[in-house]
Amino acid sequence: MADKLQELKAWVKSCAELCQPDEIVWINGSEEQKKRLEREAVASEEIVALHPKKLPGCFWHRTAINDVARTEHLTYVCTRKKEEAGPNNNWMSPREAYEKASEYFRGSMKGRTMYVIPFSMGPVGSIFSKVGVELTDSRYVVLNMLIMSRAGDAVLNQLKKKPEFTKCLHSKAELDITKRLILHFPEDNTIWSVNSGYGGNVLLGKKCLSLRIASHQARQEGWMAEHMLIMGIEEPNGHIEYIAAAFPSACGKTNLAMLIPPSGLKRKGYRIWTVGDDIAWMRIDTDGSLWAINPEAGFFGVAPGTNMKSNPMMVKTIKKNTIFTNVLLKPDKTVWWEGADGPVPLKGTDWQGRPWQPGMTDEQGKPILGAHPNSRFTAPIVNCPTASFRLQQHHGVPISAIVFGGRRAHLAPLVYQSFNWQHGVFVGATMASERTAAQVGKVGEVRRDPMAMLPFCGYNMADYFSHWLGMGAKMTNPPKIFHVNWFRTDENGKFLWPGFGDNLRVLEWILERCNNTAGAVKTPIGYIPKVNEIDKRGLHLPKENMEKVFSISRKEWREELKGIKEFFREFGEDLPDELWQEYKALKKRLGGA
Ligand code: GTP
Ligand code: SPV
Ligand code: MN
Repeated sequence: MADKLQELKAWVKSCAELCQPDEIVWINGSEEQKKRLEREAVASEEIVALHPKKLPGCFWHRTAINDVARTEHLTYVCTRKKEEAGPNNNWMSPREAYEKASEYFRGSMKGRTMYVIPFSMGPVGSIFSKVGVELTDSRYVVLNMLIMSRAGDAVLNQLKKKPEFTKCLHSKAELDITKRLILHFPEDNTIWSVNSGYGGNVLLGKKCLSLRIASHQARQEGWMAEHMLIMGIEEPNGHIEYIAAAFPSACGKTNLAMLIPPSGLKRKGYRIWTVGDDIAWMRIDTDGSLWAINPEAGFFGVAPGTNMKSNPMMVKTIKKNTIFTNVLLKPDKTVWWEGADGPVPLKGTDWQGRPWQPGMTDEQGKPILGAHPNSRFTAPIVNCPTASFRLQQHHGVPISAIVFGGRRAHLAPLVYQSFNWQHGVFVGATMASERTAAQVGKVGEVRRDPMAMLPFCGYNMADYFSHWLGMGAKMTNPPKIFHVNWFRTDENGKFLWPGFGDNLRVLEWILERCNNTAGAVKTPIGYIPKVNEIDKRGLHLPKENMEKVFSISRKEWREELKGIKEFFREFGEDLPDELWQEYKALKKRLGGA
């Protein structure tokens, strides 16, 4: 055994020399070790144990006040050549990055333990899966990684067979935002993260490995790493069709992945199976189709707004063995957030650790929130009542349709289908979402977020688009590509489409298109359903809403072309010609001035 794990041990040793922990502990994945870590983390006040009966196995954690979301401006892709990272990434040379971060890591674990977490993204041993080892001085990170990935000795055994792994080094150091760096070295299969303790910055198996590093590997190895949910839709005869969908953050991936069929469609007997809510790894199999797995083993979902009405399956999922981060702690050792079920608690401890009561306001008179808007829960997928029975299968699930989507008050209709794969890649590459009032910047301003991957693509996005085009050419039976928009509004800013469970009506048409059982109307932007092809039983939606939600304004689309052109130009010569061809074809179809 010793020989096979030599590289791993040498690397752990060198990192320990740099960070100088008092002690090194290997995470073996046992229940006993996990319980010990929980006890230690409670004793050190990193976490608070929640009510043993109401929330068994659950804990509450707060991060530093300036450490509550991914910090994209401190996130770098460090390749030897700057062009490799592309205009979509911050870039630093590997030499500068290692030197700079080494200063922050030096001695950062003095007085602390360094945990060695061997983890697998994807079922251990699956052809899809990748192994990583994260070194961290945070027990909170260890406890989260035990939920989000498959971690422990089984992974070490796997490493003996194939000693390839992503070297992930994390230290919370002083949690100093002026020294915070999230560094990716795709050429070295290495990730360094320092001075943060928040989710996507420190659970290095998630966005850092499964998207930024994996997207780079996927291009080289001929597969795809995407910011997509995966769900199965079971028909009454037991046949299940799977779709993968890419929506930017806060555009409803988690909601769609565990959708509840609306009452009007219940009679059809559909069942929804949740495979994943954030990341999909996809490969072409011998049948010429695209197959996908969710590399994660847990959900790291947004808490505010989660309730029995918006997402009953998630409410059930987070009743046990869940870590709550930056939500409100109630005196009875349960938790609450804005938009939770039940009455607003009379008092509690807010996400900043201060005493909280409803109605409190800050100096500007704005309400003080009990939970941070980006507060999250970490919960095992197996807790979810709709968890797919194929989660552990090494083969993944076959993908019939890829669905792109954004938050667009105007422009994009409820659903449209691309003409073919190449046009579908154009649809994904030109995806955009509008800013809401809650975000900095001009309200309604369109932000381009191709394939919902802008913050997560670990290389030049122009090459990423080429890779997408190339994958399509290799498949004999590629998924059909669609675009949805649940967020279209009327003149008064009211949503035209009820969304949530009713989105199944749209998915039904999508699947019928995949099986060639539904017709469509050809428009300049793609195919849309014929008037009666969306099942409206039990929907009770005014006819004019239906018309508005499918209306396509040539004038608005011609305006949109300008934004697309500007965006494409950022990639210069690198942008694949096929995308300019699609741009010109769309322009021609739209006609006019
Ligand atoms: P990340 O975890 O950050 O990647 O985000 P996500 O894509 O999983 O988004 P999430 O499900 O957390 O975002 C949900 C937000 O979208 C909430 O504000 C929901 O109320 C809203 N939402 C979800 N589905 C619908 C829908 O069909 N219609 C409308 N109007 N809102 C929706
Ligand atoms: C996202 O921001 O898209 C997330 C949360 O899923 S994080 O893991 O922090 O990236
Ligand atoms: Mn996400």
